[in-house]
Amino acid sequence: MNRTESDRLFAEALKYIPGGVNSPVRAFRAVGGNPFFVNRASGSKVWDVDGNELIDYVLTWGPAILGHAHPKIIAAVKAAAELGTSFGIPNPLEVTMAKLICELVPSVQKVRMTSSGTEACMSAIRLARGFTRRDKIIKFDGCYHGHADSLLVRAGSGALTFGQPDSAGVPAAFTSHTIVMPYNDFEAVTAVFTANKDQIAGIIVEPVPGNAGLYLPKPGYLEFLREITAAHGALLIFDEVMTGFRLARGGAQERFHITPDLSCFGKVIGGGLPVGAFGGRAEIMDYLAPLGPVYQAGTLSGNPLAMAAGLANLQELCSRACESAENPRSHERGYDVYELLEARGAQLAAGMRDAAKSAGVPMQFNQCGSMFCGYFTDQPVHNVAEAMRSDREKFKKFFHGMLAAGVYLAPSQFEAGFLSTAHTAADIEKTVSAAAKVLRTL
Ligand code: KE4
Repeated sequence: MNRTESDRLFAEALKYIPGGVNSPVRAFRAVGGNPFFVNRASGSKVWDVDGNELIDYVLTWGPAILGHAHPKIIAAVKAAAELGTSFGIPNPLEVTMAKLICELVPSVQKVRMTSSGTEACMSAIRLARGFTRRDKIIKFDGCYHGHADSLLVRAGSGALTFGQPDSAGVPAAFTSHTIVMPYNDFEAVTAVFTANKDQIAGIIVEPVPGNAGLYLPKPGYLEFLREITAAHGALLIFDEVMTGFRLARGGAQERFHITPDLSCFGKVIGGGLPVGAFGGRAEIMDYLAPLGPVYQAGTLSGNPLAMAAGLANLQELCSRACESAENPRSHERGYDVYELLEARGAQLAAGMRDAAKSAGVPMQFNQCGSMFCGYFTDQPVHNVAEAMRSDREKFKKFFHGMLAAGVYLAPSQFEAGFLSTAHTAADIEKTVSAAAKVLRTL
């Protein structure tokens, strides 16, 4: 595949941007080679600057759940931009967004917008500490909650990809109240609550961790976290930046029937524009300035363009009739977007498992709704330690083989893949057919 212009741009970028990228995971360091540059995307496809078309399973790391450049999102952003790009003064779209999030996520009685998932998670933790007057926070090995200092401890995503779960520049004192636990381990969490009686402000958890690839909560695990936090006066914080409004209209908490005390959001609620949010019980949220003693702020929080794009995304996800010509029940009005996403996820998972089996390549293909990850290992993956057993050399070869075949997967074993309502059955058939060929070369 011709990458001449991408390589020229990357050489130029390296002169002015650290590593040539504005976020490390884009740098292809985990898979080798140079990243490509994209200047156009539509539906399930992106086109690089050399004109190569790719089926995109990264979807800007989750926001493009309706596919890229959805007409309703583009129109909403254009209309909002005509009226001004930022006010720093309350605008009506902030109220509409807050109301919609509260309607879609029953555990959220009040919500505060931010401009990134990092800010949302960082703020939720500060709020939990302020509300409980306790300092310690539990996070899980391999889970990523953005790059706030106190959370860059055995984090996932890019931090894990580069084998630097702990970042330079973070003083030990800043992480001394962060307790890291293995995910899906019941005993370890019980023991740490016993050992830190009345000191734990809360647990922050990705309900379905998507930053060490993708693995699922063991049966009863999320219920266990809900019970043990309630029993100890600690808060349960669901980081739904990735899973929110994707694994169900009300997020993973709807899918798994759990009511957290606080939730963090991002990605989908911005429709591709910079956004984050955190919300929960009113009695907790009212501890936030200007009402309460926990300070939190942001110049562009509730930005009208991000609100317009996010609202267009969410309102389409709320529409009962999925307009995709490909959906298997398009003749039935009222067809649910989420049923389509489930169907696409299941189709991809079945196809990839069959392809790996036919090629005789050990692969664990984990999938939950429209999120997935294939690990090159013959053992199941339920946590980051087991994810680390995957054969990364095989992953590298698979990644590049699929890229050459016109399929863009996340450029790291420790990232989740995403599907959108724009991915057609034909896209998935092409992807599985390419995988069957590439797997046989591993
Ligand atoms: P942002 O600050 O990147 O908007 O959100 C941080 C964040 C928080 N919580 C979860 C569960 C997340 O997945 C993320 C960000 N996800 C990564 C992808 N694994 C963003 C990609 C990147 O860092 O470039």
